[in-house]
Amino acid sequence: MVTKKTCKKAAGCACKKAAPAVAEKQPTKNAKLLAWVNQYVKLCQPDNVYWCTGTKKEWKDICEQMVANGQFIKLTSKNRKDCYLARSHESDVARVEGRTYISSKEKVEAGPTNNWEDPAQLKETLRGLYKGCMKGRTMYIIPFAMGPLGNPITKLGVEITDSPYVVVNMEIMTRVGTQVLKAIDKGADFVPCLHSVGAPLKKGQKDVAWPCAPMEKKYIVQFPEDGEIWSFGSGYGGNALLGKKCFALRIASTLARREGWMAEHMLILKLTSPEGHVHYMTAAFPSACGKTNLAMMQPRLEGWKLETVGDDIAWIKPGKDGRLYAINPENGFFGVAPGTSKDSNPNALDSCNKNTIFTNVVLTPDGDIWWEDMGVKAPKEGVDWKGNPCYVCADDPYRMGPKPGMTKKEIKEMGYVAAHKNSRFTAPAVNCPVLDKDGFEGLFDGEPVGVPIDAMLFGGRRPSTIPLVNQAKDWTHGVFMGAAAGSEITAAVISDKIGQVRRDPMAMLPFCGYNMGDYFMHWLTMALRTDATKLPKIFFVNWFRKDADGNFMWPGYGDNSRVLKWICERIEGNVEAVETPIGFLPNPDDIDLTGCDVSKKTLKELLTVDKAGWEKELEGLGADWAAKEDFYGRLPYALKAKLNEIKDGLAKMK
Ligand code: TSX
Ligand code: MN
Repeated sequence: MVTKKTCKKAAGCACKKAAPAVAEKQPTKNAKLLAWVNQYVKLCQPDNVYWCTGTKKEWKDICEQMVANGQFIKLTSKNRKDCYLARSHESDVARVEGRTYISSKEKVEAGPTNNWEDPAQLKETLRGLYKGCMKGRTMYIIPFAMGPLGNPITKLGVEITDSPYVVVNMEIMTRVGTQVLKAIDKGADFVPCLHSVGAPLKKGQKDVAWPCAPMEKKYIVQFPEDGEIWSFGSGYGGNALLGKKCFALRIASTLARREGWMAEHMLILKLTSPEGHVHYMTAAFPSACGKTNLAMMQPRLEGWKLETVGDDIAWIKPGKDGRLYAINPENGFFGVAPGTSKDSNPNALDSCNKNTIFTNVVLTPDGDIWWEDMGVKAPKEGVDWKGNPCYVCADDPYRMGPKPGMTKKEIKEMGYVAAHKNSRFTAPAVNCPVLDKDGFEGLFDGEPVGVPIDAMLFGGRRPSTIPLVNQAKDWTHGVFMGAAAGSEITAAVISDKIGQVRRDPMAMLPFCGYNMGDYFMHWLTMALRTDATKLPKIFFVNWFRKDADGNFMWPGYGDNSRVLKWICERIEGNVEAVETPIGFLPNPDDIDLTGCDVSKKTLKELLTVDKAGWEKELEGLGADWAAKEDFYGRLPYALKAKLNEIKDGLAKMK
């Protein structure tokens, strides 16, 4: 395989000497990998091809090269050793769900909740876009592992990209390196992930700080039947770091269904009681519920210890003993910056003290970063996410505005934020002070099996109706709870949506690689693939209940440990619960309120069945299923039956 390569003599040298064969430099002999790479070298026509090795030096070299190119700013503050700041293009700031596709042969396989196009057609469109798309750029080949190497749940991938930003982020978020290539050489399978920012450079054309393509050319495509990912036009987050949402959730969920395991949008945590009892739990919440905060939470109960295995994704497999075991396939945290503070999540903040990439946050004059609700006073002056100057607010030292001396009210009214609301930190997991190092390495009792899961939590932002905690009566009921998860809409373009529930089943709505009706069925069948007596207990939690005055009734954060304690006691069979039509609720006396100023009356209210509210809830859920045509007829009957069973139970209540 021969590719055009610029002559080594000098940049821009016009000599037409035959370039060296890339094959000589290709550090693998795997035929599938070579054929795949060479096919796209030919199509995308990069100036250079670079195989990533995943070393620390490589990471730093690429970061420094990006500084030299004006694509990164090196932070100089002493608490930001080897940290960098990137600013994205204003049009490329988040995942683009409208441009994300599940391209299976049949539309019914993608279901009503995914964009779908015929794979042959979509591939033709995309090949057109990829043609020559890497001209003037380097093609990077990133061999990566999702999960600890050597763990049986781990899977491998290779991402082709023309974005050095993607390379250095992938090197934090996944395990990149020669070891992976060795495994592929020995015959291990891999998921091919093709990515381009879609912005070729003409000869001599100067690059921009954040190259990307316009919205109508952006495509994030999963081909579940081929197990391939094709992404074009965006350099941001889940659109471009293909190991995360595209592979570890969308493609992995289809592999998991085929192979009898689960790929879930869940944090994994380890809880140790004062007596030394250990329990691992997973939890799935829709966005903006503080999943990363719970994953790293500091318990506010004496003697309880919480450690983090993962904050976003869990791959879960039945073990030899019939229990479910989980690994975190990721290697870092790609966290939303605004709101992350000493109060909300000190462990996340501490994770960002070295080797971290910040995107779209504020640059301060002392070479540090800042964002809204960081719990840190704003600098007098800074540079906002768009690269414009920003200034501390006149009447609130914790806000910044686009002009000197602006009031909080003025800034709010113009909708200005200095750090983008989806600005991010990319931090290595090993930086987290409360990382469960064994669990993170996929070890339990020294064995590479993942951690055994005792409880699975679902939740949402529900200001009314939903109790603080509610235990499912059985697995099917738990699956029903997950399927019903969602958050109340607080802001919407169409105001009649406000107050309605936006359903996000298992927090997987944007991340399931196939029809969600089939996904629910897969969940139900997990009961048959495991020892039913050892299945995790399922709970629905709600930290976000509000009283009549609109105040939060539960303090949340570290006080959530009181709920987790009750969950542990239920797992251990040490505490009775109240059986109700909606599930098992705690006796208010069984929630430990030591050192907490929640009144018994409030707690009682948080743990009562709101009959009218629940009747409305079930009606809303049924209407949502109907609007989705019962997932094109794939909604398992067991879930409809469960809805009716709860409805009947409520009807019989006094
Ligand atoms: O992350 C949150 N958690 C989980 C923490 C482990 N948040 C933030 C959500 C946005 C990402 C919460 N917000 C939680 C919570 O448990 N609870 C709330 C609501 C709340 C907000 C403020 C207060 C109490 C509850 N109290 C005061 O501000 C004093
Ligand atoms: Mn997520």
